[in-house]
Amino acid sequence: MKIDQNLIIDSNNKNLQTHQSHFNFLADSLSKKGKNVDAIVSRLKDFQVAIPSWALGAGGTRFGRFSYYGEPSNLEQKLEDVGLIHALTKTAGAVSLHIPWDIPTDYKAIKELANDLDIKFDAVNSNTFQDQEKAKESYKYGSLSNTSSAIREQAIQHNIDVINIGNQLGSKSLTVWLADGSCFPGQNNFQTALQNTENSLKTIYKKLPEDWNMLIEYKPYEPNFYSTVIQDWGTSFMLANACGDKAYSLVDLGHHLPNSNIEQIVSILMSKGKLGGFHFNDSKYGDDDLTVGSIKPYALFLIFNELVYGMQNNPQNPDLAWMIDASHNIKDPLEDLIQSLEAIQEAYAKALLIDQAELKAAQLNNDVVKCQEILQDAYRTDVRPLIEKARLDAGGVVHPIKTYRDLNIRNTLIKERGKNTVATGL
Ligand code: PSV
Ligand code: MN
Ligand code: MN
Repeated sequence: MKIDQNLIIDSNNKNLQTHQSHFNFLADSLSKKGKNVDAIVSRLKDFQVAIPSWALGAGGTRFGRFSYYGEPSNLEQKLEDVGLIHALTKTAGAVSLHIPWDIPTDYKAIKELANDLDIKFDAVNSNTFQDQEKAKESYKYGSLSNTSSAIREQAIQHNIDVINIGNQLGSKSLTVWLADGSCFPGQNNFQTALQNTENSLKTIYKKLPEDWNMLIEYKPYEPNFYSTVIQDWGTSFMLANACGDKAYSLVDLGHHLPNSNIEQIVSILMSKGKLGGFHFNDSKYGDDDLTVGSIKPYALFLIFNELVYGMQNNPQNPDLAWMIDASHNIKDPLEDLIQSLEAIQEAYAKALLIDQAELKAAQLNNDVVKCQEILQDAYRTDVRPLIEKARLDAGGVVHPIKTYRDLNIRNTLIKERGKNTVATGL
């Protein structure tokens, strides 16, 4: 299914007047504060976040999975779903594939479809956390870190295959997330596991095309519950440095122990030019993969403050690969992704309102109260009309969730694809 442009125009006509009066009011008050509203709207318009192919089906836990029906069951349908979100929001112009779940059968056709939907291929993800059909070796006790060289070689070759697949689609980076670790004390030698991982990553790194990056994700626990080989940003940073200039750390919001200061991690990595990618989600307890901004929106805003600062002041850091990494059990996945995109745009817009020069002056004066006032004044601003304006200017809709429901998209997908659908994914 593809949304007819006339339906987008009809939907906007219903909401235009209210949007306009909200926008005028906000633009007026921000202009009086010296903000450049057009520049903020234009930054929002340019901001694109990749959708992971595995978030398009209703997620699950180890206890079960409840289908939402009409989910995509092949790569073409996954792209169509991203196309739907992008047509409404104009902020989801990229997809992140997971191999082997998303191996194209016809590259030319897939590229044409993506092009037609205005979707780019973002980072490709390898999978060495599951045993693949007909694979010779098992990852039960680890992949790139395994004590067996045959297993490590199989995992290395898989990553190289993923690079080759991504290269044919126009991707420019490989994301490596490893489940490697141990469940019980004594099970692993920490030093050997890390050294093996470093050697394996270096071998993969050597196979990166010239204009590619490697993004190394970290996670403190799960599925291993005693130790994870790449447990934190320090380990990921060390490995990225060991590999070379084209290797970077990737921060996934859900991959931290409770109360970690993620904004500080972001800031330090950017100052060292080593933050390569970002996975958005939200969590209360661990890697909950909840809707972005649903639990800790202020923390998200503080992270964006550091990202904005870094984007302005750290030319040594590359452009970031932005992606949502969430998986949902009880919501319509497309509605959930739209909510996440909205929360990301909101945090970004609020961070763009911060006067960095004024903040710096207050910091130099040790005016703690003023520093907090500057941040909170931005945070308390209802920036939604700015996001609506950015969406409208880009050809999207004023209220994506409302339009999604008005257009009865899920029911149309169910009619097209049936009720018996199970998307591949986490
Ligand atoms: C597992 O924790 C995970 O959610 C990681 O965040 C990866 O990015 C994702 O799966 C896909 O491999
Ligand atoms: Mn992730
Ligand atoms: Mn995760």
